[in-house]
Amino acid sequence: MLLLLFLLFLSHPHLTLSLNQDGLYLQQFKLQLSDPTNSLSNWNDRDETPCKWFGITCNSVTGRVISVDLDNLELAGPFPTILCRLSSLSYLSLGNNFINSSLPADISMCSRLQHLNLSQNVLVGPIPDTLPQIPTLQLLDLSGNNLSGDIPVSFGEFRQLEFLHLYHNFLNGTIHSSLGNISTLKELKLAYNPFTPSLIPSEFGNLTNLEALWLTLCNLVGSIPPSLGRLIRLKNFDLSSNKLSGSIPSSIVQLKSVVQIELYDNSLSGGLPLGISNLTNLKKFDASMNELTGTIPDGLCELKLESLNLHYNRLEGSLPESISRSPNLYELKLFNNTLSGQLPSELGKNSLLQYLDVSYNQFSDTLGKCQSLNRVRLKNNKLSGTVPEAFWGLPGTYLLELVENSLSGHVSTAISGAHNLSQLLISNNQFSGLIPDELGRLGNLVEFIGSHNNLSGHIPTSLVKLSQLGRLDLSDNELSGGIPSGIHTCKKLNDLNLANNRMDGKIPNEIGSLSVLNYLDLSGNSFSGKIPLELQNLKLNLLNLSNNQLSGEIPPLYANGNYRNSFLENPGLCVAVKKLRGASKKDGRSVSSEKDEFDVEVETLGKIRHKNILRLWCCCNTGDNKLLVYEYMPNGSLGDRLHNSNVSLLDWPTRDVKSNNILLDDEYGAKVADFGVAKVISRISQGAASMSVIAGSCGYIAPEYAYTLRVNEKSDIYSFGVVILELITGKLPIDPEYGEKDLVNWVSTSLDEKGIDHVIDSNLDSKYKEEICKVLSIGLRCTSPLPINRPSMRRVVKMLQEVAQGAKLKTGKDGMLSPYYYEDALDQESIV
Ligand SMILES: *[C@@H]1O[C@H](CO)[C@@H](O)[C@H](O)[C@H]1NC(C)=O
Ligand SMILES: *[C@@H]1O[C@H](CO)[C@@H](O)[C@H](O)[C@H]1NC(C)=O
Ligand SMILES: *[C@@H]1O[C@H](CO)[C@@H](O)[C@H](O)[C@H]1NC(C)=O
Ligand SMILES: *[C@@H]1O[C@H](CO)[C@@H](O)[C@H](O)[C@H]1NC(C)=O
Ligand SMILES: *[C@@H]1O[C@H](CO)[C@@H](O)[C@H](O)[C@H]1NC(C)=O
Ligand SMILES: *[C@@H]1O[C@H](CO)[C@@H](O)[C@H](O)[C@H]1NC(C)=O
Ligand SMILES: *[C@@H]1O[C@H](CO)[C@@H](O)[C@H](O)[C@H]1NC(C)=O
Ligand SMILES: *[C@@H]1O[C@H](CO)[C@@H](O)[C@H](O)[C@H]1NC(C)=O
Ligand SMILES: *[C@@H]1O[C@H](CO)[C@@H](O)[C@H](O)[C@H]1NC(C)=O
Ligand SMILES: *[C@@H]1O[C@H](CO)[C@@H](O)[C@H](O)[C@H]1NC(C)=O
Ligand SMILES: *[C@@H]1O[C@H](CO)[C@@H](O)[C@H](O)[C@H]1NC(C)=O
Ligand SMILES: CC(=O)N[C@H]1CO[C@H](CO)[C@@H](O)[C@@H]1O
Repeated sequence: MLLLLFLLFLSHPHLTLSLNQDGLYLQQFKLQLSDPTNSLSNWNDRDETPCKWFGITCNSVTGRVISVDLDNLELAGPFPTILCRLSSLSYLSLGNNFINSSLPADISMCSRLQHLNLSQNVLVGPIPDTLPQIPTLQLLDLSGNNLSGDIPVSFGEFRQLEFLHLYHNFLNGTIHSSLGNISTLKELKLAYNPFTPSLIPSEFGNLTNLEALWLTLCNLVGSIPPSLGRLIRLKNFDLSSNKLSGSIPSSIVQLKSVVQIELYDNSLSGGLPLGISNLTNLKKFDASMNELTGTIPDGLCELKLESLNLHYNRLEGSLPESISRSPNLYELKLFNNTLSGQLPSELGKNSLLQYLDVSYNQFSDTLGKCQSLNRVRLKNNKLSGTVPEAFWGLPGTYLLELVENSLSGHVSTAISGAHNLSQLLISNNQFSGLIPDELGRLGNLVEFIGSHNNLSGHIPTSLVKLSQLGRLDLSDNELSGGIPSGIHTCKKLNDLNLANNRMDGKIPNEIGSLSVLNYLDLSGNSFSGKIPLELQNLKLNLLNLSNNQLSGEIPPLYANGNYRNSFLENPGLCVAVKKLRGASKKDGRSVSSEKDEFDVEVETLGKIRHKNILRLWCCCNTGDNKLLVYEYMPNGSLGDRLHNSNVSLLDWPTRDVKSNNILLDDEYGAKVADFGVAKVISRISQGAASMSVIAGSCGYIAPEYAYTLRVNEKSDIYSFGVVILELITGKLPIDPEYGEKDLVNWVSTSLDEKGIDHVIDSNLDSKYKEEICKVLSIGLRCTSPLPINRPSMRRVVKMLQEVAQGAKLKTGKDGMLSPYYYEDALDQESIV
């Protein structure tokens, strides 16, 4: 008989050498799929069996294929039902491919399967309810697909299923209690599915073999069923990020195997269960972001926890000292509660505590002997007293945040031991004394925020060695001295805030080479000298040099409305007019052919344009409400008559123009006067002292000064009126031409005797005669001999603005003239 078979074999070699049936099915499977990486290239159809093919395992006795294991191969195509014809197939794993169909109902033909892993594909549609008809199935992993619909109720019929992974799909039905029937289950992972709001079925308490229950983001509502306490083999219990309410059932203390409990981001209320100390295997407990009340049970802190997160709750009372004895604790986050009392004194002594965050509580008293902390956040508590030496120098610490407490004493020189310190945040305390030189040794320091303390002395020069420093905020202290030289080496400095100290000296030019500097606040000090032009190299979001003693010109780049509050209260500062002068000519009446470069963002209060001469009343952007009057001749378009300004005299304090608000910076005046294009208005201020300044330009002084020797608002108006007359006539306030008279007398006399054309500067464009006349009228009212007849500055400005908007106003919608305008119009008639 054997011989016969042997002969048969020899005579029909093609039969015996051909691929067996399992192999033929697999070849069909290969044909249905796209295999872009040629992973199945050794699937040779001239082989007798597929047993040596990549990914295939056969039973050594029967020779039948029992396992197809083709994870991570970029295989694409529909689910290969053909594989179910492999009658011994018990293991099918096609994880992390591109299987892109829905799952067919006849998948149940894979009737011997124990292990079905189709995770990380692009399966769509519902999960077939026929799956439980595979009685041997132990593992079903469909996670990471695009499956939708319900988990079939039939799943309750699984008899041997141990692993059910359906997380990361689009399952949108409810979570059915039938799952509680699968008593063999060890892992139930349904996380990250948009289920319709479901309760946790109390039947889940029947899953007493369960080791992992993962229900994050499953749209769970209602309370946690106490039955879950029966899950005595459960190690990993995760109900985070749902909408669970009610209290944590005390039965959870029966989860005696549990290692990790995640309840964060729900709406759980009530207290933490007391008997929790029974959970001796517990390493991680996170019930943060709930509405828990009551105290932290001592028992919880006695466990060998690695991580305890209870932040964002309403817990109160103290933090049990026992927590610091926990040998493995690396993370303790309790921020945003109302915990109080003393912080355990030995935190980090018995473990490498990497994250300590107890910010936003009411811990009080002093800091203990904490050690080996990596990330320390104690912000916003009521800690007081001094910080222990050792605390400053914790060698492993990279974040030390003590912000918003009442800590006092010095920043210790021991800080040099904190080699890894990257963020030192100690603002809003009562630290005093010097900033230690040793800080300059912390080569990893990125951020030093020490604002709102009582730090004094100089900023140590050593700080410029901090090449990683990105943010230095020492505002609101008592620091003195200058900005350390060499600051340009802090190449990463992004934010420098030294506001409100007692610093002085010059602002070093080298600040302009801090190329990433974005925020520069030096306000509220006594810095003096000029603002370095180099600051123009920076791209600053915030620049504040207000309240210093700076003088000279504001760099042109910053002389615009965007920086209106950047230079307040620096009496010596003025808008730079370099460009302007460049465009002027010496005779003061001709106009440069150069393009007008004047930055019209200077707050313009009024301007008259005649021919190409633009005359402006400006509120200098030093922001301190000083009125500047410029006359200059840029070559711009007539369209932008009145710059839309937010700040105008109208916003000024009640006494419209404080006398010392009318000022043309001496420096500017002198320079521009050289070119003869600007008129220096006098500095008029209250008090005899400054009257001497005006003495040289008495043409501006109101006649009543002769007998009152006092200036008030009305005399300011007079002076301003003189300026207007100057601008209109092109004449100086006093000139031998007038004989005994001054400009004001000359104008009124000439108007009477020779008419308006004789008065108006012949260089002015007659096209704008109407406006010119109106402005002249305003000038005359301002210089009225009787103070009472002079308008208020508020009104003057209004009138000037209206002239500028003249035509538009006249055809205003309501067809009415504004009261001011109406008055003025009457006045003008008498002049024109
Ligand atoms: C599935 O993948 C195959 C191979 O890339 C492709 O030809 C087919 O169009 C895909 N089907 C769907 C429904 O996306
Ligand atoms: C399923 O396959 C994926 C991809 O290989 C793997 O990461 C995952 O662990 C498998 N699932 C189970 C439950 O073994
Ligand atoms: C699967 O879902 C992802 C979103 O998670 C989507 O980008 C993708 O287009 C979906 N694919 C299919 C085949 O539905
Ligand atoms: C579930 O999702 C599917 C596919 O997006 C959709 O057709 C069905 O209406 C959804 N069902 C529910 C209850 O939202
Ligand atoms: C639960 O299991 C029993 C057998 O133990 C079975 O008869 C019943 O149909 C199952 N229930 C559901 C809802 O699947
Ligand atoms: C399952 O749990 C439910 C409710 O918790 C209970 O009524 C039922 O008797 C349990 N069934 C089994 C088979 O344990
Ligand atoms: C804690 O465990 C002890 C001993 O195993 C047991 O007697 C006690 O009842 C348990 N407490 C709770 C609240 O489960
Ligand atoms: C400092 O940081 C480095 C790298 O982050 C780390 O390897 C080192 O252990 C830290 N030093 C201390 C004393 O913790
Ligand atoms: C700052 O120090 C002075 C004395 O040097 C003290 O009077 C003042 O209260 C301190 N301020 C703060 C906020 O600690
Ligand atoms: C600069 O600081 C002063 C106070 O010193 C403040 O009034 C002003 O608004 C600040 N300017 C800017 C731009 O923040
Ligand atoms: C002013 O500029 C315009 C166009 O830019 C030019 O045509 C005109 O000649 C210039 N006038 C003077 C006086 O430079
Ligand atoms: C004490 C405290 O800081 N509570 C804050 C906790 O967090 C909520 C939400 O952010 C805040 O509103 C509380 O002020």
